[in-house]
Amino acid sequence: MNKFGTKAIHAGTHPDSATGAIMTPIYQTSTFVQSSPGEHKGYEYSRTLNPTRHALEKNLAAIENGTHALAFSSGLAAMDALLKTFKPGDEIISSCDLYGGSYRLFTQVYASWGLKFHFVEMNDLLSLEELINDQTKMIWIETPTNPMMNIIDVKKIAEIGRKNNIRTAVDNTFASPYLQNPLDLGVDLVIHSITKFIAGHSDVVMGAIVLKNQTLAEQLAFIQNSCGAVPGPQDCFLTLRGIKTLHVRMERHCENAMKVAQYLISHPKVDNVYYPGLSTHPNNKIATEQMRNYGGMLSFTLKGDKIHDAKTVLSSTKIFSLAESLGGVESLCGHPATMTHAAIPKTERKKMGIVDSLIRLSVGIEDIEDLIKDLEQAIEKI
Ligand code: P1T
Repeated sequence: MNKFGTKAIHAGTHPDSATGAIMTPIYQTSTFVQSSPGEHKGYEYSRTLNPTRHALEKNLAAIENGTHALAFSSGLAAMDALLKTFKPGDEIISSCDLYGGSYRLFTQVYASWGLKFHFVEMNDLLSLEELINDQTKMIWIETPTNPMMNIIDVKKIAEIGRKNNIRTAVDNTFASPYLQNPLDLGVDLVIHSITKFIAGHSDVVMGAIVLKNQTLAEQLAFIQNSCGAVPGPQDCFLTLRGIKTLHVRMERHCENAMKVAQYLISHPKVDNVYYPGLSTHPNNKIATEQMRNYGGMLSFTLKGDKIHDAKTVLSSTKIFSLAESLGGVESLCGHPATMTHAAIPKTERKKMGIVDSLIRLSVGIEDIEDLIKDLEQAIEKI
């Protein structure tokens, strides 16, 4: 099997048979002509399958070491499709530290359709096992978690799932397939917000599910076609293009994030720095075991924990742009308590560590000296 960079550039794609074009064409078409009813070249209607999306899905399966991948119109649409495979009464156990939009989908959409969600600190395996009962159908984790950067032991979660005959799913958005392949660690499903590192240029909103189980893949493909939250061919093209540099971009994201974390940890106005690459991070050992590097995301708090100070820093940066999302080539900063995680009730947020001065950084691939200078002048404003 080819190594990551080769797969990222070549898997699922081949020169266009009509013209020799090296890049997969954007098949901007809704439908495909049939020679007689039912006779076609594998494509009937673009909701069901489109050649540009097909190439992307094959590429995604390859880079995540799966056998099947399904692309959706957003990360949340991918999760939505997965949740539709359950029935009222089914229970799902989720890590308590997760993207606010995922929490909202669970608690404000699917809870009223009869699914029951439990939130637990996933590194506390005893508490996790205590919640398991006959109705438990899935364990859902993010690792690294958004925004606290906790690392969950994927192999242990996969073992618990297998032992109890429960599906296990990892939201691998923060790591990207370059840093971590949860299917290799034994889980059943990987979910991505493609919007982030995979597409990588802040110009696409998309999601995907990658797996190895043919029966479940067929069920998800049925939902993908029946419910219709599919990405368009232009976005699939942009994502295929983005993936070609995923390995190179991730190397620089990791290198820059480590330097920013090291800078922040020694800053007199900074309280905590959450980056799994720091030896002081409580999950540094498991991060080192299950990830190839530590990623481009980090969070930190300010001494005194004043929201006013966090707002001053966030509105003073000149290179880090204050915006939701992450994983693009440009650096972003955000305030989880009022932005990405505002959908989580304050008491729950505080329990997770999302305090008023918590700042999240998506460290881009600009020159590190400029990024550090930018943070320095912004923190000086407090
Ligand atoms: O935005 P969308 O493509 O629908 O993906 C949702 C999603 C799923 N999982 C994780 C871990 C995520 O971080 C996200 C989206 N997150 C942000 C927009 C954010 O700024 O955190």
